[in-house]
Amino acid sequence: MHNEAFKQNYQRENAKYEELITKPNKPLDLYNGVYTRYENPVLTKAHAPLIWRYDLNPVTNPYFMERLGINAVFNAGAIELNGKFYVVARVEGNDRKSFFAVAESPNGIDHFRFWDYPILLPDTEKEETNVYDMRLTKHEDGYIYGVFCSESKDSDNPELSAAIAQAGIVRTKDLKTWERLPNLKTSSAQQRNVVLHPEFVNGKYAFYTRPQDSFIDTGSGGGIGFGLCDDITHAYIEEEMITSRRKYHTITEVKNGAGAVPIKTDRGWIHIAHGVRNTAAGLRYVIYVFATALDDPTKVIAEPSGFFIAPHELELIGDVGNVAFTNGAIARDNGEVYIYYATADTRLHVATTTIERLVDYTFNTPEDPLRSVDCVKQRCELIEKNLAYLNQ
Ligand code: M1P
Repeated sequence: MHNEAFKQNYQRENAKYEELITKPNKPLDLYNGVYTRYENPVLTKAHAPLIWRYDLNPVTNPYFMERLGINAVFNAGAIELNGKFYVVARVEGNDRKSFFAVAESPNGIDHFRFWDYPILLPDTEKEETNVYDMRLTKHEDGYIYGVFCSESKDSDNPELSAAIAQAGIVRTKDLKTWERLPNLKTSSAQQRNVVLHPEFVNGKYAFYTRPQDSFIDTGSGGGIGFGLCDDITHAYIEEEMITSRRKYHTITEVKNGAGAVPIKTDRGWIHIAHGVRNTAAGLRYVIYVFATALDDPTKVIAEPSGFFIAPHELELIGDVGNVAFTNGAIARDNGEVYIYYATADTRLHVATTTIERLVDYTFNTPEDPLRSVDCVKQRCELIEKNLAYLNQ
């Protein structure tokens, strides 16, 4: 490097980058007994390596300009492999196109570092314009599957923004080599937030789906669906049933969608999903939890009232405000649970808890009684019990 200013700029930016990556993350003082949130996001656009963004040759980039900027790093699938934490994040360039990239951390709460290269998916879907929100499923067939949204222009609709969302499928054994399989086919016009269940159900691959009539609105799609398929290499769901319905005047009124791959516990499968409601300021996305039966993952057996995680303070602000969204969690053999959630379609955070706490939350939090008067009764019962206990 012969240009002194170039050298100084590079060294300064590189030092900032290294400081960010190696910065310890501390728990936030925000007690709820359910999970711990952390001071810093685990991934942001500033975590994108300099080699992704700058041309580091002073001859071709004498002003040390960012050539290919990164706009956001958010919704990430997550997996633990050989004791290390990996996320496959949605990285969005300044050009609005998203892609996937692996970041790894030794402890799941900080030191997340992207691998040198993002994932270059096999280019088999020629109409596909954009990809995002990969769910990583360690399937009992031995593969790690990535199921994501594959978005294309709706060529039958003259409106410029008309798009079609489908579920793309890839598989890998090491997060390095990815085999692309044909997109999932269902009878629904569009699909988003599709998640592969980690076990065979009745000897078949099982998907959580989210049928929708159009790109944004779910329309007649009543909620989170479920369907079985015989052959994952030509995935086709003939019959899709709705398992977790949207409900009037709740956090899921406008939409809901499966999030992290369900976590198996001795009480049932725990699903960490998202719900959407409308407000005068636009849509509000929050994360909620429900459980399905171990012997029947379509049967909802518990659903705590209200949201599990909502965007908090600065988390509310970003490209798409008022959004908390998850598509990845890691449940370790020692009982620790790491929930990766993104806020405002801008950055990625972690919340930590344990299987024990998650089970307690899921099965002992009262359900939403759906009417104000019943909510007041529910709260009065709690108050009465507490006063009796405190005064005994
Ligand atoms: O912008 C909020 C989220 O919107 C979509 O979720 P849904 O399909 O439920 O509306 C997704 O595109 C997601 O990536 C995004 O975070």
